[in-house]
Amino acid sequence: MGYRILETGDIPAYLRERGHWEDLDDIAVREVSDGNVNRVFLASDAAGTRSVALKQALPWVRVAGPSWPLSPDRANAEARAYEQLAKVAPDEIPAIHGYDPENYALVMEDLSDLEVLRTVLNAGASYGPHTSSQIGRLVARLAFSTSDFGMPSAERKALIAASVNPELCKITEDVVLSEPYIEHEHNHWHEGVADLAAQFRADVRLRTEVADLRHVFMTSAQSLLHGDLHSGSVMVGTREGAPVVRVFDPEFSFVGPIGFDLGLYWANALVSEERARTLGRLTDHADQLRLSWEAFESEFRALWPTRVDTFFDDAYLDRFLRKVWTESLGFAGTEIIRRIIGYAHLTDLTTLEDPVEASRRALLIGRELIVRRAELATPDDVRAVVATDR
Ligand code: SR1
Ligand code: MG
Repeated sequence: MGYRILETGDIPAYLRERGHWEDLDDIAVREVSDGNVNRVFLASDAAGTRSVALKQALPWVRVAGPSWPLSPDRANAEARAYEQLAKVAPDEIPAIHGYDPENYALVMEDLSDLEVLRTVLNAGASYGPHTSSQIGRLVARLAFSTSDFGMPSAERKALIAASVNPELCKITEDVVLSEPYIEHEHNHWHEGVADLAAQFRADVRLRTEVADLRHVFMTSAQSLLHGDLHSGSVMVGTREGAPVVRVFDPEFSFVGPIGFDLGLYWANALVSEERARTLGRLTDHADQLRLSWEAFESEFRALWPTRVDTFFDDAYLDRFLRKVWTESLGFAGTEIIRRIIGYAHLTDLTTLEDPVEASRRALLIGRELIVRRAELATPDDVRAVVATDR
């Protein structure tokens, strides 16, 4: 039949055709699209005992419409990423019920009993003791298992080839790793940071450092990434009294630098901290970079003895982790900056009555993380950057 764009009214019959639903008299569907790029629908029965989510990639960026075409192939990248994640972190992703490559549609577990991490943080909740360590551990497991340490060389070359995701990588190369530093129609900002946006465009040192990170992003095939691990890609909540973390939306996945996943997570924690500071809220946000890094590092070290290539010795592990740390800081800086003066902004800041002070502080922290990343050796060093009066 070929690719067709599914509307709310098409979903019941589609789910039945695909074997995900039987009773068409007992299904209600609503669209809950929230991210920038795709459409998401939830289908449930009247008793509330059954539900599934359906995500479809459109041939354009959802929030921009047909004026920004984008191949729906990204759904293939997402399905592949879930396959890898299911091997190493099955309890931290949604259960996948099926993927339909013809319609670029994934049918998966309905996570609507959980909440998007960004939403709960914006409302004033804390991260809690588990979220960041689970994220750090998940990143370590995905990173190790798809690296040359965890995967035999030929299998890895096949993974690299299968996981190329050129259009989505190009979005990141553009909207994260270049546009905020040049004049571009995508860029916009609050007038209260216009001077900093201009300074950043004229900042030769910053531009060279961002160019370096951009080149790392383009060329460093360390491991399969989630590719867009911000706080809108994480759901949290409790089930049967236990804390639950689910990572979703890995459509930007490709084999790239591990620090890109950690950096995005850190950037969003740091921006959230600036929001909390503006609102005078006491939070645990300051701990999240350290907690996620420590969990990442200890899991990666725990997996190291299982490596498939023992030419890489323990001294090399130390060097490798240092590189990941440093690159993570740089990518965190770029993520912070693009979220304030680039294309896609964060509700953490945009919903503040006066976002200027938080935005200015975050921009300056972002710049510091980029240009001083090589000298910031520990989470405490980063804390000192964040704590500096600006
Ligand atoms: C055009 S897409 C802009 C952003 O939305 C996605 O969630 C990614 O973060 C991307 O950079
Ligand atoms: Mg997304």
